[in-house]
Amino acid sequence: MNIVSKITFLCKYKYLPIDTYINGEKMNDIINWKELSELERIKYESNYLRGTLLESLADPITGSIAFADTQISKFHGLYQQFDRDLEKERKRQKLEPAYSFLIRVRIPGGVVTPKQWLQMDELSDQYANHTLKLTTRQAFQLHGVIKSNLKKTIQGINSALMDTIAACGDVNRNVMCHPNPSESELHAEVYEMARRISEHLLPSTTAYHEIWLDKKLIADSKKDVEPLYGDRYLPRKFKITIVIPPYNDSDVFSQDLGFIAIVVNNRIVGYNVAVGGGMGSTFGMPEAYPRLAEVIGFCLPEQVLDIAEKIVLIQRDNGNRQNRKRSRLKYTIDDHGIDWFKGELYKRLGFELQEPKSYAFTRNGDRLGWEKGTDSKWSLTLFVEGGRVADKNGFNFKSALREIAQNIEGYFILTGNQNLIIANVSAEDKKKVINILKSHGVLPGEISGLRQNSIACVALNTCGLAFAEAERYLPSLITKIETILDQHGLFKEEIVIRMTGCPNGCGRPYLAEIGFVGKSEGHYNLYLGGNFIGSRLNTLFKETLTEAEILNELTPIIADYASNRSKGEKFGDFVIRKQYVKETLKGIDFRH
Ligand code: SRM
Ligand code: SF4
Repeated sequence: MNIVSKITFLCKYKYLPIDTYINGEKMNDIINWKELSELERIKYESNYLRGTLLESLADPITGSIAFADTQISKFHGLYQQFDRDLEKERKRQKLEPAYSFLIRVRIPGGVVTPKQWLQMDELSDQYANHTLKLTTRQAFQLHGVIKSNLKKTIQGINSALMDTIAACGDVNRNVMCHPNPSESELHAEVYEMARRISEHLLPSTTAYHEIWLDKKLIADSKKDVEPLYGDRYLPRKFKITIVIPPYNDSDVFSQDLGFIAIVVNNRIVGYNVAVGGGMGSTFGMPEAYPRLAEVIGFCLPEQVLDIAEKIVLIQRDNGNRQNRKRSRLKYTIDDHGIDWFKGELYKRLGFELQEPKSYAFTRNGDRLGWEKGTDSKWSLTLFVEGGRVADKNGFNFKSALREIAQNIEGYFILTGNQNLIIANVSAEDKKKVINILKSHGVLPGEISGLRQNSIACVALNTCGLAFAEAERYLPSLITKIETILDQHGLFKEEIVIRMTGCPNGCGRPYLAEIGFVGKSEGHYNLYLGGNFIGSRLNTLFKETLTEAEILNELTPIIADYASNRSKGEKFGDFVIRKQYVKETLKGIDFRH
């Protein structure tokens, strides 16, 4: 056996870091870097995520950091951005772009104490753009933090016992789970599991602590090892969620790895395991497509960590490191086949998964309003448009939540749909919560079934990849579609609508009953036919539409739906039955 096949063999079947020495030769030294994406070398040369971040941060000449550091900083939870609204003017004035950073906080399961909430609230005012962004992965983002404030902000986050490690980068990201504590014991169990998975899959480098928290430098940082990830980390990001049927509230089929809780007599007896989901895709590149995760078997709760770890390892060793457009687990599975994947998993685990258990979803999205938990505590799920917590035009949501955090016992849970749950509220405090919301102009009043099932990604003005608006535009488009729905008595009909500013899919638009993906300023592709339970990809209906064209296209379909739907038929199912679009059966067949 030559050395390359020996390494492949060893890496395939054992828990080996990629930087293992074999026959005295470091595995990385025999890698043909020319074949790999540039990011592979950047990761390898970063010395376990240190790069030249310290030098970049100290450089007073520019508000930016060195290119390689922009890649490495992601693993620390940071993205360098610039204000795209100011781009032209800054260019005209021959100024560098208005650089700032996005900071993403890792919050497994989205659970936040009042103290943590208040800290984020304060940091957003002190160092960011006075808003908090609740993301589609149950995390916080701060936008607009300038380089000189990065360290203070990250230290502030850590002082409230949160961190930003592995919130981004080629590692396992924030682990999501069912957010609703109405299913109190079940929620507590999956939350604990999400936390454990997240901890188990964290990188172990001490670079984060050195750079941001001023912990002592390790004398010989070569000793810093990543037993799980190796020195080039994963080929690409990796995402996990846990759901509890009948609620698919974090879109389990969109994740690299999903656990579907199987509940018997109000007890989780185990999980169905789903693999290979992902939303990212690219215009004009049919080989980069959204894909649904597929259920491969059932496992016991005590097997979850091992399974998550071994799947990460399969991806580490077999994911595509040449082409980042094809490097997610979904492509590893499609390229090798699901039987190969299962075989590989079973070899590494030393046992096989059981046959999947039956389960059924009734919805994705969140259930808004008050619900009483099985522990008799109350929780209030609030719709947060675009996930943006701000004080705006007399709607002082941010101030209201600050007052709630200061005065009500309980905690907060960020949902995977950019919404917020005020949890663990006593019956006596319910009224107090409502009064605080009302006094700040926030009335959890009636909103349309369409709006309450809406998601918009950030897009402009911060996202460097956006072709078009999403968060700043979808609310007004919904108002116009609501008028049509209202004319047909459908104001309350729950329909999942999602918009993103580019095909990367951060708002999971390909699972929406009505999906929009930005093509260029003011122009969107319209996708129809996802279903209400988030288990079917939608299909391109019309390309590059303006707002007027969108409304023109949707008006007759909504009228048809109002008159001709069968009892209980959801919009996404109707458009397929009436052949407005054909069902997309496989990700590989998805087209933009
Ligand atoms: Fe995302 C990149 C925002 C959830 C797929 N995503 C980005 C960046 C960082 C742009 C960049 O690389 O420069 C965006 C920052 C915008 C900004 O200004 O804030 C961004 N993604 C977001 C958030 C904030 C959207 C939101 O409005 O909530 C979500 C943060 C989640 C978190 O807390 O970790 C967010 N991104 C998602 C999701 C949904 C999910 O994870 O359930 C997806 C689709 C699922 C998936 O990964 O397949 C998603 N984001 C992407 C991709 C495409 C990945 C791919 O496989 O091709 C990119 C681009 C990339 O990685 O190259 C991206
Ligand atoms: Fe940016 Fe595209 Fe993600 Fe929207 S979908 S946040 S535009 S990368």
